[in-house]
Amino acid sequence: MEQRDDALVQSTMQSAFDRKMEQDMPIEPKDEMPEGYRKHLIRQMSQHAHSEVIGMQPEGNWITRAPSLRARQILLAKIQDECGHGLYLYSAAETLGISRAEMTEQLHTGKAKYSNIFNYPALNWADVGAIGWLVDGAAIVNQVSLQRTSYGPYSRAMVRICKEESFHQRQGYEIMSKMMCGTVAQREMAQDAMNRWWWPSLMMFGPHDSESPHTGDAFRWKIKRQSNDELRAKFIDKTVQQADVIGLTVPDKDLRWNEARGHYDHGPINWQEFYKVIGGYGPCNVQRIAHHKKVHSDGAWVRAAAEAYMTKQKLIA
Ligand code: FAQ
Repeated sequence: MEQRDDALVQSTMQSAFDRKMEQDMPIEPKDEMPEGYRKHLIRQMSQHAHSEVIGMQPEGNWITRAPSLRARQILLAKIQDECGHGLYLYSAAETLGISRAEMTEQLHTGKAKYSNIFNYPALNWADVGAIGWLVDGAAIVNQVSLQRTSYGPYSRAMVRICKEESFHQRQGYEIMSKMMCGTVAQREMAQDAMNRWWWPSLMMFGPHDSESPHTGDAFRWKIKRQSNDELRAKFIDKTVQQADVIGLTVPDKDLRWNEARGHYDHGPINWQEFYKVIGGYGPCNVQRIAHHKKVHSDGAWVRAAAEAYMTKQKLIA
């Protein structure tokens, strides 16, 4: 009898979820949802949050070395935005029943990934431009699509994040354009940064659709609205034109406009490098996690103080 009741509850829950999916209505934290959907979102959203936070490191290194007060103020504001994005995303993921402490633990033990791109070093000021232009540019293409993702808190976080990302992308493009109007040495620096960041930026969209194990469920549950390859193509199409306007060359000898597809064809992506980097063996993986662990441990007193304050407030109330 009990088993039959459980089955009935399960099927009622599933049909309420399916109905919302069919009607394109957002799934909210208090709605019943299949366990697989919840886990899929926790994986993706926590990895997204970790990417925002770890992503502060390559640029953070340049705050004190920005070439002017204006450039420093803008960079500082941008990096603070990334931190804010991490916080919205951690909070949104917490509505799925995982704590911030658990997510941090998963990052520290390597169970949770973060974007491949933040395992490359920012070697000079042109890299700061390339990060804003290419990395934020790629992030925004993906995130605009995620504004229509099926989980309400995630899609709402994306709306706000996208507004800020478009400022970040312009900040990077401005740096690159200025350098391309500068001396020969500055133009070479900008081109060199483009050469190093182009391919890892294409990898940010994930493996080709045929090699992407999560895409099937992601489409079924309307978590993804466009595939990895579709978004990558969108990014390439718009970025090639932007590069052209400021005189940068895309480092891909196979890049050609394909009239029939209405997109650029591009050369092969080095997936061996991608899997090596996301597997923990990129140029900066060890440094990134070691830094995060140190800062997390240094900040323990802040978390303890906040908790003590909350307890005191509860006692007063
Ligand atoms: N890096 O089956 P799929 C930013 C993993 S925010 C590392 O295709 P899915 C802002 C994937 O997790 C950038 N790992 O997976 C900023 C899976 O492994 P798992 C972050 C990757 O989820 C700018 C395996 O490969 N944005 O930059 C990557 O359907 C400047 C198989 O892949 C987001 O996270 C990768 N690039 O599609 C901040 C957006 N790609 O989990 C500071 C949200 C794939 O089974 C400064 N996420 N993998 O161990 C997404 O849209 C999706 O998760 C994808 C991957 C598209 C990234």
